[in-house]
Amino acid sequence: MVASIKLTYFDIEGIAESIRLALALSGTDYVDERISFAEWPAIKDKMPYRKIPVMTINDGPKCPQSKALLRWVATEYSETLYPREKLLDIETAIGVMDDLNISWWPAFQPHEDSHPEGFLKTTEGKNLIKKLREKFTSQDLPMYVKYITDLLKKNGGKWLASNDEPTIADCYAVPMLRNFTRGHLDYVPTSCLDSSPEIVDYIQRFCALEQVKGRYNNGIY
Ligand SMILES: N[C@@H](CCC(=O)N[C@@H](CS)C(=O)NCC(=O)O)C(=O)O
Repeated sequence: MVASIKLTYFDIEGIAESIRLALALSGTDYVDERISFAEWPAIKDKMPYRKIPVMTINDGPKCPQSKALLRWVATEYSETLYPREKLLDIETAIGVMDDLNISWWPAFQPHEDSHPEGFLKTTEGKNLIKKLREKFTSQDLPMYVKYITDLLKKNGGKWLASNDEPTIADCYAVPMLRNFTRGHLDYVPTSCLDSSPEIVDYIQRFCALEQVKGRYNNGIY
């Protein structure tokens, strides 16, 4: 029997989008509960580990941790999103995306603790963000663009960890890649993935899947 599922997160793509995509691709009905940032302080203490996303299954306890939820949805509701025989390839691709995220994060949000309070809003702070993001887009991102392109080529240009059906590696990677092309990040040009026609084609094909089509109205892909 299909469980009743509620996914709770902010009204952004963020780290819940991969789970929403896995639910969409597996054709699983769920309640997509989106809370505002204003509502968050009042409910934070009611959430396990005081974080979201959380998933409620059949009105049971709130289940935390986005990647646990992603793998659970795929295992429970799909034959193709997380098949055992592709586990190593899928987890390798997810690991590469995690590495990309780790390398992006200090440029996205430089560590405020090592500077005086409010530093990032000063001219000096803004210049630091500019420098870090320019370094990221000119040095780190191109390296990951190559890694991701190579993973796609290994699978006949199709998906990150499969040459037939998309997997959770794609649910995980596409929102992260699209994030760089949506134009909302200062000093990250929307064209930053254009050097890889394979990646551009990949994102476009994923977003054109029947269950994903029409979902996004921002970004260049
Ligand atoms: N490892 C956790 C991280 C969860 C997390 O950091 N959630 C953030 C939103 S992306 C959050 O709840 N932020 C609000 C806060 O910490 O007050 C996961 O993957 O689910």
